[in-house]
Amino acid sequence: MNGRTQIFQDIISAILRGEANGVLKSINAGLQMGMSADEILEEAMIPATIQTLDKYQGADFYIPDVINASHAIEAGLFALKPYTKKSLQKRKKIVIGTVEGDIHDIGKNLVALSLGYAGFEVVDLGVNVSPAEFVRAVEQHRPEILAMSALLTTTMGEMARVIKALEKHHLRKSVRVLVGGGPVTKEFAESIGADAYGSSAREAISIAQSLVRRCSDRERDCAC
Ligand code: B12
Repeated sequence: MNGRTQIFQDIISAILRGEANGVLKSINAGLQMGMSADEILEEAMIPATIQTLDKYQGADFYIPDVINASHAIEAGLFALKPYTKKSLQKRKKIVIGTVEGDIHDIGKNLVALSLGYAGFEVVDLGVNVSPAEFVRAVEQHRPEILAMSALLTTTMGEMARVIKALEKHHLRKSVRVLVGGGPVTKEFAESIGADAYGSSAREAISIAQSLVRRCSDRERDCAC
């Protein structure tokens, strides 16, 4: 293993062990070796976030371990912040919210947090968000992705209303729509004309990354 790979690995291991000091030590060593903050984010911080989400999925874990791992991630992101000015300006934006009539937000918050850790700029509209509010947020923030959560069979249909409202305001082509939440399925997502469905916070990261890549490929008239 060469020096660079060793540093990436050390950062990932320290995050998984929940050791913020170890993360900071390895990040400093990497920066001193001439690594860029973007490289450290891409090769270590994002893979570590995904591995952390995998590790703590299900019910069989000790909550302080999750808290330590998330503190270690936050410490790393904070340490890299002064060096990521350029890339922060280019950060891809995601607007997220729970649809109208629905106040479930635990899963949506996890998704928002994970996307933030993975380097996206997340604008969280909260819960009980009406189609008009989603439309306003897309107009105002010009995100690459609009993400919606619904936990009730009675509110998942709101996602279709939001997509219709985007079409009505000629905004549908400017944004990728990602949906998720308990009763939502891939088939439902397709039936309402969403671009993608994600079943978990971990999946949300890889799907958002691939939507943004597709966006950059200019497959659509995106605001990226
Ligand atoms: C906690 C909870 C509540 C809390 C919500 C607190 C809060 N701040 O969120 C309270 C008590 C307020 C509540 C109220 C109600 N609830 Co409730 N609630 C739940 C419960 C127990 C857990 C939901 C949860 O947080 N899960 C944990 C998170 C982490 O999982 P998640 O939300 O699924 O999110 C994950 C994925 O789905 C995905 N995901 C979620 N959103 C998104 C978005 C995107 C873009 C992507 C990619 C992925 C993604 O990633 C997340 C993380 O991995 C569920 C039962 C259950 N076991 O699911 C019932 C449940 C959802 N509730 C239910 C009901 C019926 C209600 C009420 C109508 C009850 C009532 N009669 O008043 C009200 C509705 C209130 C309203 N208008 O919204 C039903 C829904 C049935 C249905 N299919 O329609 C459930 C399934 C319970 C049941 N078995 O009957 N509830």
